[in-house]
Amino acid sequence: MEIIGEKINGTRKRVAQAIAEKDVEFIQDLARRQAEAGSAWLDVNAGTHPQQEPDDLVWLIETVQAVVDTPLCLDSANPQALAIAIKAVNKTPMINSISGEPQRLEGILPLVAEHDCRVIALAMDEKKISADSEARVAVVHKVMAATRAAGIPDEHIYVDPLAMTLSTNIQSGLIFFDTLRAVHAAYPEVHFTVGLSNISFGLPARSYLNRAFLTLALQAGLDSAILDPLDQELQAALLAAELLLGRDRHCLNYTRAYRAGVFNKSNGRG
Ligand code: THG
Repeated sequence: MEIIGEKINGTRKRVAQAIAEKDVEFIQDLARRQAEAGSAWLDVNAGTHPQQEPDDLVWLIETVQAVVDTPLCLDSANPQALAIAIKAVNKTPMINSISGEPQRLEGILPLVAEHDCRVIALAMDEKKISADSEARVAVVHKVMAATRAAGIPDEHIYVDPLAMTLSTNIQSGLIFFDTLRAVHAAYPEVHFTVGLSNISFGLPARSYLNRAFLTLALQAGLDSAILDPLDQELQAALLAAELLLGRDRHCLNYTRAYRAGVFNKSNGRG
């Protein structure tokens, strides 16, 4: 399972402040800690000021790349910002994201094809995020037709079935799993990802929901996630679930993590 480290996100207050103040140390600390915690990718999101987004994103990219060589996941819906950002990366990035929205497909797919990037495809279009898994799958069919037409291999697509908070729809988990399973059946080569913590927004004791959701989603076929890699309890749940699903040969990752102390905070008996 590929972890996409979520913490360098300008919609978070502290990161927005660091971007505004050009606080290199703060951003580099997040980059280093997330890389050390096993992130395969680091998400970089410059936040919500459309005018400043390209400049801020390039600053984030350069700041992060000065201390880690983990490839970046460029988190923006803005084709112009992405086109500029893509020129600043050292390693082929992941693009986060496209959707069924024609403007986004037209603006972003040529970049993905030209640079041979991975790309996250959200199961939504310009209208809305449907509360119906069949409608979400229909959007994915539309997006896959466009990515194939652009010559992008299926294995470069990371479908995000979209986790919506359980606090407004208790079916949110089921809609997610149904969408994932149907897309997996139709496109066996595509990968999956999710903004994990969305599932628990507005609820208490979120970490339990996030951990259970990750475990169930792994069983359904999730193979990457945008999450907080510094959350040791979540890492422990991930290691246990992967071992149980036969994805940890010789129990190596699990036993290594034990020796590295990952489980120390998870329960007092180690
Ligand atoms: N799908 C895709 N990309 C995404 C999302 C998604 N990118 C953004 C987001 N959703 C995932 N990233 C984050 C980053 C940080 C936080 C949550 C999701 C986070 N949230 C704190 C919380 O939830 O309590 C509050 C913010 C804060 O700390 O200030 O940290 O779904 N493709």
